[in-house]
Amino acid sequence: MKKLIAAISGLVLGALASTVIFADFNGNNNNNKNQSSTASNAQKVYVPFGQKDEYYLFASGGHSGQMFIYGVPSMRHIRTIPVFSPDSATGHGWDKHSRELMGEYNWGDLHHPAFSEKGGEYDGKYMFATDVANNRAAVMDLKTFTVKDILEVPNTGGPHCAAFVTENTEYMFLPTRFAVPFGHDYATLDEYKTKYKGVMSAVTFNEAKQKLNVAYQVALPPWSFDLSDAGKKTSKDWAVMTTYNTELATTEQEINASQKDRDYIVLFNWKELEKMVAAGKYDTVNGQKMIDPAKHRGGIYLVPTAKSPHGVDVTPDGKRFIAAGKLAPAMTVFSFEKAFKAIKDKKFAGEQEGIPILDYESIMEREVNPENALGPLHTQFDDKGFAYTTMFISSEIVKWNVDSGETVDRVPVQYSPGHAVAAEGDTVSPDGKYIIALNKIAKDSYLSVGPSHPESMQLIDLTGKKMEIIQSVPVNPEPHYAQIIKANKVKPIVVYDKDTKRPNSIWNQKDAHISRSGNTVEVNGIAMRSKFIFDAKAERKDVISVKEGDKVVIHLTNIDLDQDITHGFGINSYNLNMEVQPGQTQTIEFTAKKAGTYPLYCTNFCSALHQEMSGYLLVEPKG
Ligand code: CUK
Ligand code: CUA
Repeated sequence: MKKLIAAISGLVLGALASTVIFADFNGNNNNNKNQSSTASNAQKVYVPFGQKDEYYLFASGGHSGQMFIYGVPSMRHIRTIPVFSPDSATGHGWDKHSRELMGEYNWGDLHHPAFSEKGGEYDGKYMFATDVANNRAAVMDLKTFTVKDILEVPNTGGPHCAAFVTENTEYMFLPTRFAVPFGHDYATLDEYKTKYKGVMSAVTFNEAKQKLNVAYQVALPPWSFDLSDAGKKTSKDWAVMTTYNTELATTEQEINASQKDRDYIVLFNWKELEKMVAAGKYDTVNGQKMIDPAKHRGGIYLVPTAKSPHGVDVTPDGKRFIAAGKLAPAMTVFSFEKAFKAIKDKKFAGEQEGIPILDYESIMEREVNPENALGPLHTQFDDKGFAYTTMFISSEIVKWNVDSGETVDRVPVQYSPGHAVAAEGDTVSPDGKYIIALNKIAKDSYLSVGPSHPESMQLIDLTGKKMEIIQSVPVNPEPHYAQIIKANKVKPIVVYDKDTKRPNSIWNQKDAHISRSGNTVEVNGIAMRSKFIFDAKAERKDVISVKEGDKVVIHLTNIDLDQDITHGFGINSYNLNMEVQPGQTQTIEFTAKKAGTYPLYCTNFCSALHQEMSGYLLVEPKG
């Protein structure tokens, strides 16, 4: 068995390192004119004008730092929510609020999106996501599809395996991908074992304040944490996360982090950790409550699993967690119940860095090893007890029975799926209607746009006897996971409320005014069809006059309370733009560094006289 795993690992490593292979199990793997070309499939994804899709798909935009919203089953791209990266179409990163949220960063690597949950069901209120590049978490409000808060989490180096929320959105956990010394302090790699830490952060969302917050952190060994999932139902107080590089490799991880036959799944009870924090069992590190698991025992356990596991997924009933092998060609099914019993009986197989290790054989239910299926990464579920695992290397999705491990069906996808996402997939009651393969490689799927291709998403109908691909669309870049929610759960607003108490809002044309205090010029203006009013009393109401070097603060309220009448505000040659949605007040701040004459204009087409919606910024030269 060991030898077989080693041999296959070698093969897998080879395949990962060189060109990806596309095995041909069903005879049509490499045939791009696949199932989605038939007329009956076209009907399944056709949503006539005037009708709406049944689901929203929120797809991670990877290193674009954005989130892409699609409709399912049409797979039409509807909207992009800029999260961690600036977006000139909406002014995200230019207006004051988003500028402050983004801080010093202007890119992000958005991996795993997660909906807020109530009782293990998506409640349609918020979407969370994390940024691997700059250690941040974000929350989006689904009433407006805009970002409400971004939190930079200290002491971590890339929270890759977040965000997965607990059953009632108590927490999301952000374990680090790259071990770093606390506070990113300087330490040579010779000090890796002693100075570097693999910190896991428990992050909460305060809905009333619309703020994210780090509740506590745990100083785990300097391993890499890959994926995580929150427990459900009987396991709802628990969470699991996969590790690799328990070898503590400090260079050439590709080889050095794949030496051992086993890495771990970290199993932790967040209720226990909460109690530890309440009992003061923590150190304060850079302002954070840091639990040292070697000092404060309990609540954290290690489950040995096949080397370098990638995904770990909790079944909808919360009874099992399933690890995907990545470098071993198997999915391993573990029993929460057995793990809980072993913990209760203190039946441990040893410990590492002071953390008890559970005995593999006693909590493992089975290793599932579909014939010739290579590179299992992530598992999703339906409502009938079946699991769907993506196979990165053999480019397919394998459907299997969670109870028996038996393979039920397989469908080739084009190509190399990372994650897949099922309709209502992370809830306690997946719909079982659709699954979408999130493919890393599109190759020849679409019209060529040069050497760099988009990634692709393929919609698979699960309602028939066989899985059937019914649509394929590009996504760019890269769908590291997604979420599918029933459309009727999401209740977006049409316009912002007319809130006359909102700071800096102006609702009556005659109230628009410009004031000066020292070197600061503040504008309280209005955007409406089809003009700007900055100063009601001025001869030219749509002109802002300032002096070179002034700080300029412009508040604009869009008083058009009509659906889809959104205005933009761009200043020629000043590198500034923002959107002001119906009923919204937006603020933009800048220093008038350049003297001269600068047209300003509405950047969102808003009426037949949109082109006339313009004015001037006049910056009088110094002296
Ligand atoms: S990861 Cu597993 S294939 Cu979730 Cu960032 Cu991309
Ligand atoms: Cu307002 Cu165009």
